Amino acid sequence: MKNKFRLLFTPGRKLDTDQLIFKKTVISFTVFFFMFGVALFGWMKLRQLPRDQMGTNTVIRSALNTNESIFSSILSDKHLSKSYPKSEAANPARRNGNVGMDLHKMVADFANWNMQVVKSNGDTLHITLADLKKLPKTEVVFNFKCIEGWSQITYWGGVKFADFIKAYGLEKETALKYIGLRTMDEKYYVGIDMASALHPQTILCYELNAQPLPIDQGYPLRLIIPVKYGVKHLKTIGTLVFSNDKPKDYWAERGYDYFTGL
Ligand SMILES: Nc1nc2c(c(=O)[nH]1)N[C@H]1C(S)=C(S)[C@@H](COP(=O)(O)O)O[C@H]1N2
Ligand SMILES: [Mo]
Repeated sequence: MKNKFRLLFTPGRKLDTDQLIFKKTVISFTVFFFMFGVALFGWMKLRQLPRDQMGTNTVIRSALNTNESIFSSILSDKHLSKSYPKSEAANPARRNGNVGMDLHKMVADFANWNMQVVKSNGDTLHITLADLKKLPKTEVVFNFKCIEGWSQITYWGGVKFADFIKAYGLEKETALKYIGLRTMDEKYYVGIDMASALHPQTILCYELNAQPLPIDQGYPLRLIIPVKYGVKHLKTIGTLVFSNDKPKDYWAERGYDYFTGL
C-alpha cells in the first residue's frame, strides 16, 4: 500500500488510467477532509465568540452591520419597489405572525385605541384612526416578502409616513436615526432606519383590499414598508418612538439581521 502511494506520487512517473483515477480520488478526499476540518474548526471558533446584547455572535453581527451600511447607502427615494395592478393582489391575503396580538385582550381595548407618538421633547401625542383618515390616502400594491420564504402581491391603503410627519409637525424628530414601533402590549417591537421610514411607499396602513384591516392583520393600524421584509411590517401599532439608538427589535434579538432591507 505504502509503495503504491509512493509510486503514484513520484514526480515524472507515467501512470495508466486506473492509476490516474485512483490518484485523483486520493487527492480529492484529502482536500475534502482538510476543508471539512477547516470548516469545523471555524465553526467551533465562531461558537465560542462573545455575543452582543441581542444574543448574536459579534462576528456575525458585525458582518450584518456592514451589510446594513452598504444597503442603507443605496436605499433612495428614487428606488421604488415594483408596483402591480390591484387585480393581481391576493384576496384574502395570507396571514402570518401574531406575536403581541392577543386578540381577546385587544378586542376590548380597540374602543379606546390611539397611537401614542413620543416626541423628542418627551411629549406624547395620541392619534386616533379618525385623525389619520383625515389625511390623504396612499395606496400600495407590492410583492410582500417574508423571510420564511414566501411572497405575495398585496394591496394596502393608509397614510404615507412622510405625510403623517408633516401633518403632525414631526420634522425635527426625523433628524434622529431610527423609529421604533411597538404593539399595544409591547410584546412585538421593531426598529427601522429613518430613511426607510420616510421612503415614499412606507404607510401607516388601515386598509387591506380597500377594506378595514382584518383583526389578525393589524387592525386598527399597522406598518406597511415595501423596502423591508415582512418582519418589520408591525401589526396593531401601539406606540411610535424616535431615537438615535437602535430601538429594540424582536427578530434582531433572535439573531436576524436588524436592517432586513430588500
Ligand atoms: N404584531 C405583530 N406584527 C407582525 C408579526 C407578528 O408576529 N406580530 N409578524 C410579522 C411577519 S414575520 C410577517 S411576514 C407579517 C405578516 O403579515 P400578514 O399577517 O398581514 O401576512 O407581519 C409582521 N408583523
Ligand atoms: Mo415574516
